[in-house]
Amino acid sequence: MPGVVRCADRELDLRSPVVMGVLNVTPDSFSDGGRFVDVDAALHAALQMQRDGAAIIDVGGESTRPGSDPVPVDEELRRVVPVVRELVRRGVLVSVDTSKPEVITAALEAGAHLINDVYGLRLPGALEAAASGRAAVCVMHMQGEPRSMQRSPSYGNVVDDVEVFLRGRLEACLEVGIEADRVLIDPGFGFGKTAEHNLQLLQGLPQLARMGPPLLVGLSRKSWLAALTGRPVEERLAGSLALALAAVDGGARIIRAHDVSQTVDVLKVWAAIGRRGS
Ligand code: PT1
Repeated sequence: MPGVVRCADRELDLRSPVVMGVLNVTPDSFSDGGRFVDVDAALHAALQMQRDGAAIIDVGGESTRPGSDPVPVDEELRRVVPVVRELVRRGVLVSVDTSKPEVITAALEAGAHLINDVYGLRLPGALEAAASGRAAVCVMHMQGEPRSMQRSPSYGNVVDDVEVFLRGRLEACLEVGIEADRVLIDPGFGFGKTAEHNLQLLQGLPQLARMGPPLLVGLSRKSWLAALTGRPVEERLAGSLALALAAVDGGARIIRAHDVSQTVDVLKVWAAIGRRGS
């Protein structure tokens, strides 16, 4: 059925735009008081996002914000797998934000429904790991790597360049047997992009939406909003909501967001007044 993504034994209905809730399972988000992640606190936050209307919860154990360093694979596994297993057990639709083949494999074994990879399944073995299960995948565009990607991003035409990249990743998915109805695409706002590149991508979303796979976007609280509003990260909700609506208007179907209840409300109002995406 068009407008529905196959996610292992479940389906994600995208006939109306939905919200993906962000669950960062890192010690700075859910600390047990020391160096470890408090699994109960993370589960509690995830279940609250589900009650707030998130269609899917994106569990990530490694920050990919500009300037961040990779996390060792055993540490990422320790953070992510227990939370994924428990959320799946409770019937939550679960996405795992990872790039490492070992974590992809473990996430699939733990029952994850979507693999969300900011590297677009480019690390050696990642594509094959994702293809070994029946979960959906989200392939995202990034120029460079989180540590250094904001130093000097450069493109010919950013929308065309991102489209070419995403077409290549879609092709790679199809070649290893990940069917078209299990693939999502994401232009990767803030990943090796200046404010001007982000603006061009937002304006170019209809072009990317015409590629076929549903479009996922993450704009929530990103530093582009500092350029637009001058606000620190804890004061970017209004700006994030404005960008979410603009993205849905441009054809995005999944909005990755920290502030789930507010984002769900703006999408509901948008749908009720019969605007694009409803
Ligand atoms: C995203 C995304 C993601 N973003 C997908 N997954 C992050 N599919 C993590 C900043 O400029 O957009 N799509 N997983 C978070 N990454 C960033 C990037 C956070 C940039 C902050 C910034 O502040």
